[in-house]
Amino acid sequence: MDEKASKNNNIKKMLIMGLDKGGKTSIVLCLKGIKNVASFSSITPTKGISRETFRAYGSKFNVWDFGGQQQFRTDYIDNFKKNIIGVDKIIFVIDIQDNKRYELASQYLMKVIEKLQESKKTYDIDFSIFFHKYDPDLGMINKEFNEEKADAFIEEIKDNIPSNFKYSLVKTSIYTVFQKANIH
Ligand SMILES: Nc1nc2c(ncn2[C@@H]2O[C@H](COP(=O)(O)OP(=O)(O)O)[C@@H](O)[C@H]2O)c(=O)[nH]1
Ligand SMILES: [Mg+2]
Repeated sequence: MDEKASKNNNIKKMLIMGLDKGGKTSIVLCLKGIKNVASFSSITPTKGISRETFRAYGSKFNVWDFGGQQQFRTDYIDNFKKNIIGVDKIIFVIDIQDNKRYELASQYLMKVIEKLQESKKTYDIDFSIFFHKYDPDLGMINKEFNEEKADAFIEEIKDNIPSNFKYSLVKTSIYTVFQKANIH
């Protein structure tokens, strides 16, 4: 769909980005209002870009779910200008439980922000970072999870993002279907 047609129908374009297995497809299901957690276990990894349209945040959205595997990530970055044509909202998903890949997730995020700034489109786009899988009682359930390390990581990301870049940070989990906690 071209940019003009989507605007005429009042359909907004949203991109969901982040590493593979971070929870992007699950977040799309949550945004669609699917609350049956069991349906989340049958999700298979998204290959390439999957697109669908649904209602969320009081608007109709055309969502592009970017599969997060390495080969596709490189591809999106290379074609970034094309992919962000007409985009209203970007959700960048970071798996807070995947501490082994904090660095990789952060590098990908910074690359996306850098590309957005190069394209000078940043002021038109509502950019959110979801620190996802922030499940209730996470510290008790996942012994590998280190809250201090997670907090330090979030602080580091805030420090690394250029001060003129507008964004919001939220902690999310499919288990609290989007009673989102704002971080700042
Ligand atoms: N604990 C936990 N697991 C989640 C959450 N969201 C997604 N998952 C699981 O993480 C895995 C990857 O999710 P998926 O949506 O396929 O990630 P994608 O590759 O980024 O699209 C699946 O097993 C999901 O059930 C969450 O909030 N908490
Ligand atoms: Mg997926």
